Amino acid sequence: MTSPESSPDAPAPAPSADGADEGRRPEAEALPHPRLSVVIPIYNEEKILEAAVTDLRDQLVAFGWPFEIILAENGSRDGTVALAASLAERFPEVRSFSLGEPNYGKAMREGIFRARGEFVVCDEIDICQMDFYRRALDVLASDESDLVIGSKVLQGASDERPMVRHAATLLFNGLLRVSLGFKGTDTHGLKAFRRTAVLDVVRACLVDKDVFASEMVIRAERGGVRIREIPVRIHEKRPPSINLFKRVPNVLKNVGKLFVAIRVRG
Ligand SMILES: Nc1nc2c(ncn2[C@@H]2O[C@H](COP(=O)(O)OP(=O)(O)O)[C@@H](O)[C@H]2O)c(=O)[nH]1
Ligand SMILES: [Mg+2]
Repeated sequence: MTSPESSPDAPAPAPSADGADEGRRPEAEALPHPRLSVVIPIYNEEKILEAAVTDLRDQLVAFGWPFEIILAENGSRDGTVALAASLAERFPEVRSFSLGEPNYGKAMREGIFRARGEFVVCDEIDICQMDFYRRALDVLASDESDLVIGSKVLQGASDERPMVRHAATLLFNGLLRVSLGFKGTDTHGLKAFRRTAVLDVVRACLVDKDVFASEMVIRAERGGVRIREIPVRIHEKRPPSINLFKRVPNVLKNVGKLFVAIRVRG
């Protein structure tokens, strides 16, 4: 889980004791508080990181809101850490940190705690599509809901991933519905939220790795956060780094932990 040094309300925490590298420069302090924070967990992404970040940054500049992009890395064995740090050097809006072992949920959680914007978008480096940002931020800014989930399953969605991965999404969400009473259609992938409305939910999450995103959505649902699902088009820039079938045992183990965390510990 996130280091105890994490301070969810502090705008710019000090590097944490487990080796997190804030990638923060003095001039970044002088920037206006962003209205939008984009949190992107990254792991072994040296091939697409630079192009994805520069392209996303250009699109966010054109969008017009003050923003920051937080690259939440852990466990990479390629050049991702150095590349993320150099992007943080090059662009004042980009920050990066590293937290040791590979762990998607831990990186995402810490990234959310470090976010300073009124709104947060949780993205993935192989997706980064502004169409979701525009539609989700429109819903949030008009105060229609506090958490927007990009669903790959909802009517109108277009999931361009291989069929077997779409089927796995359907199965996984079916499992969450049966075991945990989940009412929505998707928990993984793109999300946007009003930061202050969801921070307590993120603090309460107990399970990390792949299942963190599901715990966050299910806890938000159970906690009465106003949620809206919108259909998304998912076109990945590359196949996932870890084979779907290799992920299954860990995901099942973590769903078990999630069941205990939500049904037993509450
Ligand atoms: N920090 C961190 N990011 C990860 C980890 N595993 C995957 N990611 C990132 O999570 C996002 C989605 O990963 P991907 O491999 O495309 O899996 P998918 O969600 O099944 O499509 C990408 O931005 C990855 O770089 C991890 O262990 N740690
Ligand atoms: Mg992917």
